Amino acid sequence: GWVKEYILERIKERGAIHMTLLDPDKTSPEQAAKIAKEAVEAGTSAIMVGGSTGVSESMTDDVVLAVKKVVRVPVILFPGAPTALSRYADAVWFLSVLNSQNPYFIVGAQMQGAPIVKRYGLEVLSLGYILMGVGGAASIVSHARPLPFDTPEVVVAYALAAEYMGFSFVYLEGGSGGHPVPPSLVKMVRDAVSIPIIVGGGIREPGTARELARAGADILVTGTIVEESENVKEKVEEIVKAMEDGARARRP
Ligand code: 1GP
Repeated sequence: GWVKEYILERIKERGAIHMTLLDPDKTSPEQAAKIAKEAVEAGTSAIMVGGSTGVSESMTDDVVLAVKKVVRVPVILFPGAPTALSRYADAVWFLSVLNSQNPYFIVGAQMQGAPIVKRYGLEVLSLGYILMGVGGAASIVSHARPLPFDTPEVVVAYALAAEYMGFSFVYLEGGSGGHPVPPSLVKMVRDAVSIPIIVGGGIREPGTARELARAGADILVTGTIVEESENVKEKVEEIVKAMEDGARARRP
Protein backbone atom coordinates (compact mmCIF):
# COMPACT_ATOMS: atom_id res chain seq x y z
CA GLY A 1 0.00 0.00 0.00
CA TRP A 2 1.01 3.58 -0.55
CA VAL A 3 1.15 4.53 3.13
CA LYS A 4 3.65 1.82 4.02
CA GLU A 5 5.74 2.71 0.98
CA TYR A 6 5.63 6.38 1.91
CA ILE A 7 6.73 5.61 5.49
CA LEU A 8 9.63 3.36 4.45
CA GLU A 9 10.74 5.76 1.74
CA ARG A 10 10.70 8.71 4.09
CA ILE A 11 12.64 6.81 6.77
CA LYS A 12 15.26 6.01 4.14
CA GLU A 13 15.47 9.65 3.05
CA ARG A 14 15.57 11.27 6.47
CA GLY A 15 17.01 8.62 8.76
CA ALA A 16 14.02 8.87 11.11
CA ILE A 17 10.55 10.37 10.95
CA HIS A 18 8.09 11.94 13.35
CA MET A 19 4.36 11.34 13.68
CA THR A 20 1.88 13.48 15.58
CA LEU A 21 -0.78 11.69 17.63
CA LEU A 22 -4.18 13.32 18.10
CA ASP A 23 -6.61 11.91 20.66
CA PRO A 24 -10.25 12.68 19.72
CA ASP A 25 -11.18 12.48 23.41
CA LYS A 26 -8.86 15.42 24.17
CA THR A 27 -8.77 17.35 20.90
CA SER A 28 -11.76 18.77 19.00
CA PRO A 29 -11.85 18.56 15.21
CA GLU A 30 -11.11 22.30 15.00
CA GLN A 31 -8.10 22.01 17.31
CA ALA A 32 -7.00 18.86 15.47
CA ALA A 33 -6.98 20.68 12.13
CA LYS A 34 -4.95 23.54 13.52
CA ILE A 35 -2.43 21.25 15.23
CA ALA A 36 -2.09 19.00 12.18
CA LYS A 37 -1.43 21.93 9.88
CA GLU A 38 1.29 23.38 12.11
CA ALA A 39 2.82 19.97 12.79
CA VAL A 40 3.09 19.20 9.08
CA GLU A 41 4.66 22.61 8.45
CA ALA A 42 7.15 21.70 11.17
CA GLY A 43 8.08 18.45 9.45
CA THR A 44 5.85 15.77 10.93
CA SER A 45 5.39 12.91 8.44
CA ALA A 46 1.94 11.56 9.35
CA ILE A 47 -0.98 12.22 11.65
CA MET A 48 -2.11 9.41 13.96
CA VAL A 49 -5.60 9.48 15.45
CA GLY A 50 -6.61 7.47 18.50
CA GLY A 51 -6.72 7.13 22.25
CA SER A 52 -7.32 4.69 25.09
CA THR A 53 -10.68 5.88 26.39
CA GLY A 54 -13.69 7.92 25.36
CA VAL A 55 -13.25 7.67 21.59
CA SER A 56 -16.23 6.77 19.41
CA GLU A 57 -16.27 6.10 15.68
CA SER A 58 -18.03 9.37 14.93
CA MET A 59 -15.52 11.34 17.01
CA THR A 60 -12.76 9.64 15.06
CA ASP A 61 -14.52 10.44 11.76
CA ASP A 62 -14.82 14.11 12.68
CA VAL A 63 -11.15 14.45 13.62
CA VAL A 64 -9.93 12.52 10.57
CA LEU A 65 -12.08 14.58 8.20
CA ALA A 66 -10.99 17.87 9.77
CA VAL A 67 -7.34 16.85 9.48
CA LYS A 68 -7.65 15.59 5.91
CA LYS A 69 -9.09 18.91 4.86
CA VAL A 70 -5.88 20.74 5.77
CA VAL A 71 -2.96 18.33 5.23
CA ARG A 72 -1.84 15.81 2.62
CA VAL A 73 0.29 13.51 4.78
CA PRO A 74 -1.30 10.14 5.59
CA VAL A 75 -3.81 9.94 8.43
CA ILE A 76 -3.26 6.68 10.29
CA LEU A 77 -5.66 5.31 12.90
CA PHE A 78 -4.19 4.22 16.22
CA PRO A 79 -7.30 2.56 17.63
CA GLY A 80 -7.79 1.81 21.30
CA ALA A 81 -10.78 -0.35 20.32
CA PRO A 82 -12.46 -1.76 17.19
CA THR A 83 -15.17 0.86 17.69
CA ALA A 84 -12.73 3.67 16.83
CA LEU A 85 -12.15 2.88 13.15
CA SER A 86 -12.89 5.58 10.59
CA ARG A 87 -13.63 4.94 6.94
CA TYR A 88 -12.04 8.31 6.12
CA ALA A 89 -8.52 7.45 7.29
CA ASP A 90 -5.77 6.27 4.94
CA ALA A 91 -4.44 3.41 7.02
CA VAL A 92 -4.65 1.72 10.39
CA TRP A 93 -1.97 0.56 12.77
CA PHE A 94 -3.39 -2.96 13.06
CA LEU A 95 -1.90 -3.50 16.46
CA SER A 96 -1.65 -6.38 18.86
CA VAL A 97 -0.75 -5.66 22.49
CA LEU A 98 1.85 -8.39 22.71
CA ASN A 99 2.35 -8.19 26.47
CA SER A 100 -1.32 -8.03 27.41
CA GLN A 101 -2.44 -10.67 29.88
CA ASN A 102 -5.80 -10.86 28.17
CA PRO A 103 -6.16 -12.53 24.76
CA TYR A 104 -8.85 -10.00 23.84
CA PHE A 105 -6.16 -7.33 23.36
CA ILE A 106 -3.82 -9.70 21.52
CA VAL A 107 -6.25 -11.10 18.98
CA GLY A 108 -9.90 -10.62 20.08
CA ALA A 109 -10.35 -6.94 19.29
CA GLN A 110 -8.40 -7.48 16.06
CA MET A 111 -10.83 -10.25 15.07
CA GLN A 112 -13.75 -7.89 15.69
CA GLY A 113 -12.11 -5.04 13.81
CA ALA A 114 -10.77 -6.96 10.80
CA PRO A 115 -14.05 -7.09 8.82
CA ILE A 116 -14.55 -3.37 9.47
CA VAL A 117 -11.05 -2.59 8.22
CA LYS A 118 -11.78 -4.61 5.09
CA ARG A 119 -15.17 -3.00 4.50
CA TYR A 120 -13.65 0.49 4.87
CA GLY A 121 -10.74 -0.37 2.57
CA LEU A 122 -8.16 0.85 5.09
CA GLU A 123 -4.53 0.06 4.41
CA VAL A 124 -3.25 -2.27 7.11
CA LEU A 125 0.06 -1.61 8.88
CA SER A 126 0.60 -4.60 11.14
CA LEU A 127 2.17 -3.64 14.41
CA GLY A 128 3.45 -5.50 17.45
CA TYR A 129 2.81 -3.17 20.38
CA ILE A 130 4.84 -3.52 23.57
CA LEU A 131 3.96 -1.54 26.68
CA MET A 132 6.66 -0.69 29.16
CA GLY A 133 7.69 1.72 31.88
CA VAL A 134 4.76 3.24 33.75
CA GLY A 135 2.55 2.11 30.90
CA GLY A 136 -0.09 4.78 31.31
CA ALA A 137 -3.77 4.46 30.42
CA ALA A 138 -3.01 2.14 27.50
CA SER A 139 -1.54 -0.44 29.90
CA ILE A 140 -4.48 -0.33 32.27
CA VAL A 141 -7.07 -0.48 29.52
CA SER A 142 -5.39 -3.31 27.64
CA HIS A 143 -4.64 -5.43 30.74
CA ALA A 144 -0.92 -5.27 30.11
CA ARG A 145 1.73 -5.69 32.73
CA PRO A 146 4.11 -3.00 31.50
CA LEU A 147 7.66 -4.27 31.13
CA PRO A 148 10.18 -2.61 33.42
CA PHE A 149 12.98 -0.72 31.69
CA ASP A 150 15.52 -2.67 33.73
CA THR A 151 14.79 -6.03 32.11
CA PRO A 152 15.80 -5.12 28.56
CA GLU A 153 16.31 -8.74 27.54
CA VAL A 154 12.56 -9.31 27.90
CA VAL A 155 11.76 -6.26 25.75
CA VAL A 156 14.23 -7.45 23.12
CA ALA A 157 12.66 -10.91 23.20
CA TYR A 158 9.18 -9.48 22.65
CA ALA A 159 10.42 -7.30 19.80
CA LEU A 160 12.12 -10.25 18.14
CA ALA A 161 8.95 -12.31 18.58
CA ALA A 162 7.02 -9.49 16.87
CA GLU A 163 9.36 -9.70 13.89
CA TYR A 164 9.22 -13.50 13.72
CA MET A 165 5.41 -13.45 13.97
CA GLY A 166 5.33 -11.32 10.85
CA PHE A 167 4.51 -7.86 12.16
CA SER A 168 5.76 -5.13 9.83
CA PHE A 169 6.53 -2.69 12.64
CA VAL A 170 7.26 -2.87 16.36
CA TYR A 171 6.21 -0.17 18.82
CA LEU A 172 8.03 0.48 22.09
CA GLU A 173 5.46 2.37 24.17
CA GLY A 174 6.49 4.15 27.35
CA GLY A 175 2.92 5.26 28.06
CA SER A 176 1.44 8.64 27.21
CA GLY A 177 2.75 11.31 29.54
CA GLY A 178 5.15 8.81 31.13
CA HIS A 179 8.91 8.49 31.06
CA PRO A 180 10.36 7.90 27.63
CA VAL A 181 11.85 4.51 26.79
CA PRO A 182 15.61 4.69 27.49
CA PRO A 183 17.79 5.05 24.37
CA SER A 184 19.99 2.18 25.59
CA LEU A 185 16.96 -0.10 25.40
CA VAL A 186 16.11 1.12 21.89
CA LYS A 187 19.70 0.35 20.88
CA MET A 188 19.40 -3.22 22.16
CA VAL A 189 16.18 -3.72 20.20
CA ARG A 190 17.79 -2.11 17.12
CA ASP A 191 20.65 -4.59 17.28
CA ALA A 192 18.19 -7.49 17.42
CA VAL A 193 15.44 -6.71 14.91
CA SER A 194 15.30 -5.54 11.31
CA ILE A 195 11.71 -4.22 11.17
CA PRO A 196 11.19 -0.48 11.75
CA ILE A 197 11.04 0.55 15.41
CA ILE A 198 8.47 3.08 16.59
CA VAL A 199 9.03 4.78 19.95
CA GLY A 200 6.48 6.87 21.82
CA GLY A 201 5.38 7.97 25.25
CA GLY A 202 6.75 10.85 27.27
CA ILE A 203 8.88 12.45 24.54
CA ARG A 204 8.89 16.17 25.34
CA GLU A 205 12.43 17.36 24.85
CA PRO A 206 14.56 17.65 21.72
CA GLY A 207 17.43 15.95 23.55
CA THR A 208 15.28 12.87 24.12
CA ALA A 209 14.29 12.77 20.45
CA ARG A 210 17.93 13.09 19.39
CA GLU A 211 19.08 10.23 21.62
CA LEU A 212 16.22 7.92 20.65
CA ALA A 213 16.90 8.44 16.94
CA ARG A 214 20.62 7.99 17.47
CA ALA A 215 19.89 4.71 19.27
CA GLY A 216 18.04 3.47 16.19
CA ALA A 217 14.38 4.50 16.47
CA ASP A 218 12.88 4.88 12.99
CA ILE A 219 9.67 6.63 13.98
CA LEU A 220 9.04 8.88 16.99
CA VAL A 221 5.48 9.62 18.09
CA THR A 222 4.44 12.54 20.26
CA GLY A 223 0.97 13.34 21.51
CA THR A 224 0.96 15.28 24.76
CA ILE A 225 3.31 18.07 23.64
CA VAL A 226 0.95 19.23 20.90
CA GLU A 227 -1.98 19.17 23.32
CA GLU A 228 -0.09 21.34 25.79
CA SER A 229 1.99 23.60 23.62
CA GLU A 230 0.98 27.15 22.74
CA ASN A 231 3.25 27.08 19.74
CA VAL A 232 2.85 23.68 18.11
CA LYS A 233 4.95 24.52 15.09
CA GLU A 234 7.96 25.59 17.12
CA LYS A 235 7.72 22.61 19.49
CA VAL A 236 7.39 20.01 16.73
CA GLU A 237 10.10 21.69 14.68
CA GLU A 238 12.66 21.40 17.47
CA ILE A 239 11.76 17.75 18.04
CA VAL A 240 12.01 16.93 14.31
CA LYS A 241 15.33 18.76 13.95
CA ALA A 242 16.86 17.02 16.94
CA MET A 243 15.55 13.65 15.75
CA GLU A 244 17.08 14.10 12.31
CA ASP A 245 20.39 15.17 13.88
CA GLY A 246 20.34 12.02 15.99
CA ALA A 247 19.61 9.83 12.97
CA ARG A 248 22.50 11.43 11.06
CA ALA A 249 24.86 10.87 13.98
CA ARG A 250 23.97 7.17 13.89
CA ARG A 251 25.11 6.71 10.32
CA PRO A 252 28.70 5.63 9.80
C1 1GP B 1 2.21 7.42 21.77
O1 1GP B 1 1.35 7.26 23.92
C2 1GP B 1 2.25 7.94 23.12
O2 1GP B 1 3.03 6.33 21.76
C3 1GP B 1 2.05 9.39 23.18
O3 1GP B 1 2.74 9.75 24.29
O4 1GP B 1 1.38 11.69 24.86
O5 1GP B 1 3.52 11.21 26.05
O6 1GP B 1 3.53 11.99 23.68
P1 1GP B 1 2.81 11.27 24.74
